[in-house]
Amino acid sequence: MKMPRSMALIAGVTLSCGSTLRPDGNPVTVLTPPQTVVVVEPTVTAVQAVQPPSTVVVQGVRAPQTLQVAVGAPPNPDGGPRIVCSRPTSALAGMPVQLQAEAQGDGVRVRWEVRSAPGNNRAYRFAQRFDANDTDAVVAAGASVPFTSVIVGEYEVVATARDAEGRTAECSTTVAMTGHGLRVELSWDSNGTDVDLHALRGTEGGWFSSSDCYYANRTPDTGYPDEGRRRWLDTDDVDGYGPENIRVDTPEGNEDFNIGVHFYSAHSQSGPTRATVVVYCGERQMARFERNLVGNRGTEGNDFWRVAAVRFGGAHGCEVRPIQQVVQRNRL
Ligand SMILES: [Ca+2]
Ligand SMILES: [Ca+2]
Repeated sequence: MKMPRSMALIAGVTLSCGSTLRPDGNPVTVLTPPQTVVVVEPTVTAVQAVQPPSTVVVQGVRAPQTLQVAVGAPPNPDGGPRIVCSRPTSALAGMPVQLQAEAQGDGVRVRWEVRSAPGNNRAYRFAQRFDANDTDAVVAAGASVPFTSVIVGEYEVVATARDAEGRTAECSTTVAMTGHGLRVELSWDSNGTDVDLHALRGTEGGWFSSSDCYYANRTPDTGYPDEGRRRWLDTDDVDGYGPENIRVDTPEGNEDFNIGVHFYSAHSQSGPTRATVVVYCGERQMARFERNLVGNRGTEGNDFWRVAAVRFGGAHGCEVRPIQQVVQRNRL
């Protein structure tokens, strides 16, 4: 806990470690930052700030004082560990944020997990980069943990403190992953199935060629010295639901990106699968397409969906031109 430097100036207010700013004997209210609360003496209502930093203004006989209060974890009623999470953060999708939980207790360790993710996706990692394997993390109290996802949206992350006796306490915070450049996300509604996202630069090479960006050729643009202009398939999902995404971080405005979806294999699942493609240009979701696809005719006979063409530039940041044609792959 960081004690405010001006604390000594505030008559009748005692800051105790832990989460409580407690004027002697007065009740405690809960404040979730970022907020400012005004405390008027002598009928002081104290403030329990659950996350730092909070601003507490104390008005008394002297001029108003402003304190930056750094607080620890709230008390645990069963005497177990105490924990408080860092405040909500955001980052560009694919870039890391640093999470931290202050925890107190005997031999406390902290486990970080995701409680909710956009579309129930699993395309997140407690790591600096998405290509690591860590979908949770266990660290010492107070240690910072990187987190990232390649899928745009808000993630609720939970930190659970467990002490040497197995007693637990938890806190949660949110991480918003924001769009940037061109991002195309694919998801679908069946388990055990393999659908693939594709992106062509113009019509160069054609689908499934060495110029196509897809699971067998995730980074076709290695010849571009500027990595921001390259297409990247961040994740290929082979066992149902997705997601997959293809991105271009700093696309130029003079070329089309053609988006395609192939139902690679239904893996003996029957019935159609509904695929959804979402296109982000910068932070904005520009288009959303849905289509039922057939995937049990064998890879060559399965559906290929020519979804849309995207071109950057213009008043709206980009233009998405729907194509919306479904053919069997061997008739492309
Ligand atoms: Ca796939
Ligand atoms: Ca999956």
